[in-house]
Amino acid sequence: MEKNWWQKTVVYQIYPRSFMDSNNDGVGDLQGIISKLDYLKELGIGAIWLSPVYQSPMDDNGYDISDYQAIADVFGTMEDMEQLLAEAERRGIKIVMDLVVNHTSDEHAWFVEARSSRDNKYRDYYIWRDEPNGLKSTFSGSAWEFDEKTGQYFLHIFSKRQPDLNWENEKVHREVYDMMNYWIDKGIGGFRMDVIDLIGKEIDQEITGNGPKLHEYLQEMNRATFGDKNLLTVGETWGATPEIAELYSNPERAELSMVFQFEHITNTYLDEGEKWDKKEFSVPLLKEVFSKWQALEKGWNSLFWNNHDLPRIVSNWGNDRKYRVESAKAFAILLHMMKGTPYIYQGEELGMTNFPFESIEQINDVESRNMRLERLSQGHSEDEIMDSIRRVGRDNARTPMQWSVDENAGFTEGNPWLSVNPNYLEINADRALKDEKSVFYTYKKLIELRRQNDWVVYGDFELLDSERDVFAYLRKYKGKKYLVVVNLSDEQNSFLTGFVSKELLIHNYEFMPELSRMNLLPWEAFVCEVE
Ligand code: TEU
Repeated sequence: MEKNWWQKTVVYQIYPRSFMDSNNDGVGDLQGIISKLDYLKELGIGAIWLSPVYQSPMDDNGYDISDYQAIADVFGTMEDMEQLLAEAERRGIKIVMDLVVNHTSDEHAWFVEARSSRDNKYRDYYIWRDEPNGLKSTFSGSAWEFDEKTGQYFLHIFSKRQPDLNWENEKVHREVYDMMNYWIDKGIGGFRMDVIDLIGKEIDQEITGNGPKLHEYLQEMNRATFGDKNLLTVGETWGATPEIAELYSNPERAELSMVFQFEHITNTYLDEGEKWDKKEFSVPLLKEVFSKWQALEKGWNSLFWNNHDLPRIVSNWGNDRKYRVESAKAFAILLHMMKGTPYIYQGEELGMTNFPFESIEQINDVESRNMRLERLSQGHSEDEIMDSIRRVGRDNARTPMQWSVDENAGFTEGNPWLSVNPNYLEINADRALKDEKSVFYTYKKLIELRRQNDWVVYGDFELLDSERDVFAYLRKYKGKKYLVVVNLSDEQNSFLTGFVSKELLIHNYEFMPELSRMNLLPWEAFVCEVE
């Protein structure tokens, strides 16, 4: 395997609960994934990031792990996992596992022991204090929960069923590294590291992200586990700036391959406000943020619009009614021609949309449910809250994958754990595969372009001047130039260039764009080699 294979590949994220159900219990599973590997091979991806499949009480759908070396019954067995690794490998696809080591489940044996008495030998695996400080949970309320039996508070940055591990304790490091090596020995392709920027926290100073010991720990982890294995490692790092991203991903520092940073998701609104508040998206800010990140020199970034925590891009910033196909393709073209490793979230390649949730009964997500209770107590109305959930709630991304026009979109013959989007008759994989103009084939073509062209992987990025809602850039590589133009708007726009087109590489409308003076149709996007 080439040393930098992870710079050249495209990764597909699977949220196992919602991908494919093989035993009709309403929940997706490992055999379901195996049955769809040929579909993924057809798309052309080189790796799968598998959201957690470990044993878990599923308070946060598997991000609360009770045994890192066992598979949750609903997903299958360790044999199924080994079969998935082997079947994926036969198709040239690597499996990147989710590593959730900022916290465990409250049902993990370590925590069960730790909370049994103050002098239990696992007590120091977690974080205990006599008094809570001001730290807040990402899922609303205080980050401290009182434990009756032992009379102290434990820290949980996420739900109270996700107690934080104590990274000040060396023994925790050893346990985690042994567990990582267990998975590496099974032949996995790498790790996606959940909220890894939190492990260096300084609790008493109320510092959570980017704490002082973070990079020391990651260098130690690298040496103790994957350092010499040529794996893909990507850290989920909400607070990363380009400077911080270099600390994680500059190869000389021997930490991670790359980061998931979120500035293109969070710093692209005109107004301040929390996740749940209505804010106006700005294309000029999007251009600014991407230009800054594309200039990253001593490190590597990832590229994504979607994951299991984010609303669907085509609904969030595109137009999922009038221009669903056009806008889904426009976002795909814009992102996949940039520098970095692209990630596709299941269903994104079909242009799957947000869900028209009507009431809280339809919502499973712990983050949304906790937010509702908090906001109700602050005087917000139920309507306002449901509006936020419809706009940005995490269940939008978690509805079952739409495979066909069969009942429940072909995801299950049972009762799906979360409702299937009613638009599955129109939006489904079967239909997409039969239609050469579908969003699916745009993704397939973009993946192929990356595989075949070094300019996509290595070329320099240069933002071009344009109208407000037009995002245009050049990639330059070995004396050649490639122009990417995307109209991020329901309106027509124009774009003026001095370029002469040599070859049109991809376009989401069906005519030859006239390069000298362009009138762009709504959401029009294309790439061509130019002189
Ligand atoms: O997400 C980290 C995280 O901070 C998210 O909860 C995010 O802030 C939120 O969804 C946006 O409002 C990771 C996982 O991706 C997420 O699914 C887990 O719930 C979380 O960690 C805890 O493990």
